Amino acid sequence: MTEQGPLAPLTGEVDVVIVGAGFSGMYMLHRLRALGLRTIVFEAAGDVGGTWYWNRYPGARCDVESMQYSYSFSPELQQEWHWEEIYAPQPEILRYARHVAERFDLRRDIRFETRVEHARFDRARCRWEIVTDRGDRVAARYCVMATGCLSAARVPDFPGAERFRGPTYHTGHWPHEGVDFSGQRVGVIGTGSSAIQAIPVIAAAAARLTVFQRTPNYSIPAHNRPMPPEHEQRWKARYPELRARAWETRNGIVYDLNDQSALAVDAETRRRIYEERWTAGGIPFMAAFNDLIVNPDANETAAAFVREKIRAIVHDPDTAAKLAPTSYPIGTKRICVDSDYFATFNCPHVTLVDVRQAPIVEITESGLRTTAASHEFDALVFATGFDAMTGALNAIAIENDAGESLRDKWAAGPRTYLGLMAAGFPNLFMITGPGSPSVLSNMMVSIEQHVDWIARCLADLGARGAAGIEASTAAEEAWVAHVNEVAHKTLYPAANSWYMGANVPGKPRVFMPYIGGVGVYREICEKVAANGYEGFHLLAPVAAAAE
Ligand code: FAD
Ligand code: N01
Repeated sequence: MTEQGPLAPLTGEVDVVIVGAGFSGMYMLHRLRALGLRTIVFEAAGDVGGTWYWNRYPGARCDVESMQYSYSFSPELQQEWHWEEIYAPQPEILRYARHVAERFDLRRDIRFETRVEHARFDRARCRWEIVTDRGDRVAARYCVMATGCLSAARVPDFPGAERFRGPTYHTGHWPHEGVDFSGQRVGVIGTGSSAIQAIPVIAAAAARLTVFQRTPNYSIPAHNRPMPPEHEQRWKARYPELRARAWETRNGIVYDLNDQSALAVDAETRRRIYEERWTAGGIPFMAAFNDLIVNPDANETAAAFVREKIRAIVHDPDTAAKLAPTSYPIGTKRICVDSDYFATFNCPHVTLVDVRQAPIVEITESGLRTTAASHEFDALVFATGFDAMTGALNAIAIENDAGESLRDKWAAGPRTYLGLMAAGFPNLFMITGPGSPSVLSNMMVSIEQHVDWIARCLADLGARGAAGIEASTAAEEAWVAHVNEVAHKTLYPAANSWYMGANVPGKPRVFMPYIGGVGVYREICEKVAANGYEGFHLLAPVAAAAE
């Protein structure tokens, strides 16, 4: 490969191009190097970290405990790294990503501030040609999309958006220098996980905060705290066993699932169990019973409990009623985990505006106008989410040799085999792609599982002398049908969630991740590999594909 200086465009050939240097791309690079494959990573950001590089909004932190939201591939790393808090804040997770980059000397193969715009497969040569916005043009036998499921930030198309005179921010593209809201009148649009984390922190600084809510969210208190030394020691002493246990669970997180129906116990017992889970905090609330995401009546008992908590926390009954979700089952939009979110609405300078009742009409020079009133502020925060799962992939012009683009193939919703590959696009892998457990899981577990599978696959292909691998259309069709079938056995499709593409006008309504469970899915992937990559075709080493 020809490297002509730090900013000179890169040309030539490598074995693998990876797009993205978040946790997926970083670990993929590490594994491919160990296989002796020449690998280059292109990353749009200025450094590693992905999500944790971009999402620097106040209050940003993980909602899977840090002892679990971390790499498991290096026993030394997981023993030596010390997490300061139960749920690490964004700066600490970014520090961790940077530490990993240094520890494994990753940066020397990553081209930062470089966005991949085009990827085209040349079947005759069996090569992907990757083109970036900096003029790089690199051929690679394999291309791995580690572009992230929640990396395409989205600002809704409000009329007049350019007219607002003050600064605007999106939570997913937060300024690196931070934002001082002291004394300001701030508007926040959105009440998803990002907003729920940011609102209490912004409220603490701002003179006035107006929150524009379209759909209320169920949120469970985090009860975050400094890492208790005994908790850390317990995990570190049993890491191999506990990590292996996480691989077998439904969502890649080790916690106690109460394997009982919510309807099998009396009301008093049920209430006690919910209280215990509320006091413990976080995502494990949803494991209070085993049928909360499949049985509407069971689900309603949990939903009613959370609504009751909201009414108990929020003093003004009208605000409490607006904050209490009623239009979808609990857990079918990503459950939120908060620190003092609902209590923030007791502050006299914080106002909740229901934009379902009175929608936003336009952004104005000094704020925004709904069908009911005008609101003025000095700064406006879009906590409006992402074009999830497909957004970053569809932003790249990915084309096969027949001139078909992935975007066109996915016009009616993403279609993949195992969330790893799409038929018609040989040698192109996705990490945590649509059709895999992905965003329904502890992503670190799903990322490591995909990276390990891809690394083994490339090693196997090398050993067999194959030029590559391609998902068969039949296997893809069967997998898409299975993903849908399993989703429709649950309550998930009942919500207008980003899992369903419902947050982006015009996006097809398809449940994108695989809800069969991390453990079940891992077993399927293992079996596929053990059976000679069942459902895939191995590409013969055609003469033209030889170097
Ligand atoms: P990302 O971290 O999104 O990295 C993808 C990278 O690809 C980005 O850096 C992006 O710049 C780059 N990229 C994309 N397109 C291109 C292109 N065309 N050219 C070049 N570069 C490109 N998951 C959990 O399991 N637990 C949590 O607690 C949790 N908290 C989260 C909090 C927030 C605020 C958000 C937004 C997500 C959270 N997630 C959480 C999900 C999170 O995205 C994953 O956990 C994980 O960080 C994803 O890593 P990744 O490398 O796959 O993708
Ligand atoms: O985005 P979201 P997010 N007019 O899509 C509203 C992960 N994450 O960035 O619900 C008015 O959830 C929209 O309203 P509605 C996690 O997986 C994790 O908050 O569509 N409002 C919603 O309220 C999460 O799920 C953490 O009706 C509009 C909000 O904007 C995912 O990232 C923290 C609107 C968007 O919420 C995304 O979370 C942060 C419009 N036109 C993120 N358009 C952790 O805690 C959108 N909205 C670990």
